[in-house]
Amino acid sequence: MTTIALIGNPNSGKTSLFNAATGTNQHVGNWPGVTVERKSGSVKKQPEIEVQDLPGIYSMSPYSPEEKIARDYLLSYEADSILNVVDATNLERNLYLTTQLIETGIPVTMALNMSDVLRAQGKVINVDKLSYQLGIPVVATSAVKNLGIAQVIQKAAQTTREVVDGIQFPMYDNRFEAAIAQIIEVLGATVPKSAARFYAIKLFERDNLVESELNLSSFQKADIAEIIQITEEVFTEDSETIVINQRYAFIERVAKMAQSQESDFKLNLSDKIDKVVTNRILALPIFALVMFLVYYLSIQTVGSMWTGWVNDVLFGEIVPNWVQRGLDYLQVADWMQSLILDGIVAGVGTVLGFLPQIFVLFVCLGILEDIGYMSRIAFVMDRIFRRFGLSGKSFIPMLIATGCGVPAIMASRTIENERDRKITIMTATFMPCSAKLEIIALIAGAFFPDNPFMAPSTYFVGIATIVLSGIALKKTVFLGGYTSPFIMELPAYHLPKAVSVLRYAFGKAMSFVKRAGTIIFSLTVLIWVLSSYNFALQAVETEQSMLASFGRLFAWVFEPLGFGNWRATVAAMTGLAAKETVVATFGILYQSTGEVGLTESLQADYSALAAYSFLTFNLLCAPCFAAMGAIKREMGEAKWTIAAIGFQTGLAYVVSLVLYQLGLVLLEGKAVTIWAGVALGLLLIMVYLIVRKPRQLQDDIIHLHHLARVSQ
Ligand code: BGO
Repeated sequence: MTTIALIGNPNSGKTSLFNAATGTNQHVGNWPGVTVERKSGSVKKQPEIEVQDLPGIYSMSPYSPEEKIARDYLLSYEADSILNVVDATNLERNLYLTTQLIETGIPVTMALNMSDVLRAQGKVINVDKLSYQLGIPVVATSAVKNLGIAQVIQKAAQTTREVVDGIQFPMYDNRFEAAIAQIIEVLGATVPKSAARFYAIKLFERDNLVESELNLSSFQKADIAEIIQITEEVFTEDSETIVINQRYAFIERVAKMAQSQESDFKLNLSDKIDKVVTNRILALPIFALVMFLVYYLSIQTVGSMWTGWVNDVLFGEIVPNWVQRGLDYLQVADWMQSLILDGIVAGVGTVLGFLPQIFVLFVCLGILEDIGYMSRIAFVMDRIFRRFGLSGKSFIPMLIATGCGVPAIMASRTIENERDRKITIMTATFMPCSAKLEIIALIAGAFFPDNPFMAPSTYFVGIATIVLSGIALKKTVFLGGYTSPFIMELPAYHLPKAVSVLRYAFGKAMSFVKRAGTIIFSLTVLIWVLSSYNFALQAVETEQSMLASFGRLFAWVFEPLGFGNWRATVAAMTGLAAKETVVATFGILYQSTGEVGLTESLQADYSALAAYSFLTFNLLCAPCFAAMGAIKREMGEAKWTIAAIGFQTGLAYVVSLVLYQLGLVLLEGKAVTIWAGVALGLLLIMVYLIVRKPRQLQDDIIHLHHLARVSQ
């Protein structure tokens, strides 16, 4: 006996189809709720096929008791297959349920019902395209005219759980996919493997019914809550809205494709733009120009105008003066005044001073994403990555990393190939994230105010390091091998929507402010304490503080990189907690040096070349603790986590050393030293690792041995 569950929106024609298939005469009506309970019947002349008519539902999160009947029946996994009855005249709305039905893991067949009405309306839906896009069989039917009924029943009876091996699930945005993959891992054996995706998405939506049905441990609940929270921060939307938007974005693509006519395939404006923007020769120069403009606008012109005011006037005069007056009025103790003014206001204020630049950057990136340009970049980069044996899929996490490294590392989950995934995790954080942007803005403002190429260059240093180190890693025995292809669809260009761009930029700015008020705040207090007291806990000048002693202990390490100064050493080390702290540390440490501003103090202590070397080191070295935690979670093994962090820090050191030492000789005309020789040697080794032939890989060797044995 094969059991088929008839599922669809109310009024899509389920009962009519049930009657036509079984030869019975159940009541039909043109209002929702006619079928309020489950009815079953055998198919005419085929008693071995049983059909279950269920109440109409709009989604798998039921609101009414009869909707719950349908949902509970499906989740009891009694049905062998689902026959999804869809009102063809209302395709988009009906597909919302279809996406959820596919996710249950029970094979779905679609009856594209009311096709007679659709035809009368002069509309066409391409059944083959719809079927291809959804990955399920689709048959056009008219339940009242008895058209296609026998065929669709046969199809559903053949498309059962016993027969179908692997379901093609609707795929959503990579960032969302990353979260779902993580929840599936947290669920483990708690739910059946085939239904894992369904439960993961429902848990992500915070579906109360599913939460109460699954007996999750407190660890599982905490892990899932954390994944949801991070993803909500990434999307700056609540989890339910994320799921709804993802489903509709998928449905829009599917419906558009299925409803398209051959004439639609003539070159439209989007295609014409793509001919230029994704052109093999022009694509990269255009991308370079676009990113140059983005960084130039946000860091060196529009954004910096505001930052100048926020830094010099707001946090340089207005806030400190007000705070000082308030503290005097309250007769606050001197040490407390120092903590608040020299620690918190100087540290957090310096960080917040860069907010305008961050905001302008994310407005620019939001516009590029909204109009559809960023997907083209992923496509263009895929072409380049593949030429070097890397996966184009890796570029998506890298785009995400321009916001924050944590979701970027999480997004690597969508890469099936284990080795490519590892390479992506190890390299994604080379992209300048919003926290590193502050270091870029600080150095650019202080040392290169008139050089338009300085800030954009950091973006290209990030990409170049990813590509080149990716090539080198791919040639190693541990990480080489076959790369899976990356297929992506390019959405049509459209004008940016001010609301979505501003929502995106505000979301990023708010999470930045939140960090400034929490983690950066706490760190500034700590840095102030360490820079105001010595080991005997006596209040001392900064130069005699614990922090100064600690910095001097390690400063020699950075001497060959040009910033062997205890303040820069400490700043780079505190950056491990959060990259904004690099700037906050400078704010606090140079605040106490006297009357001159931060810019002048920095210029007095470092050359422009040393500053660029410092910037490069901080761009490429181990990311913040949160991102290191993400690396640990994604790598799963301590040895790979250590390898990743060691690789990043080692590479950062070598690149900064090469830049600084060769820069001294070539740009500043200094004499050749031993360090310059070491830098040249390291540069040659790096070039060799990039251009050498790949080593024969373990898998390939095993594969060849296997082939040899088979052929003997
Ligand atoms: C009435 N084609 C057309 N043209 N109509 C269809 C088709 C089809 O393929 N399939 C169903 N309908 P249900 P649910 C009605 O009853 O099976 C019509 O909720 C009416 N009734 O005839 O009940 C079907 O089980 C008075 O319409 O759906 C029915 O999923 C005026 O869609 C309606 C007009 O079908 C719902 C229609 C008193």
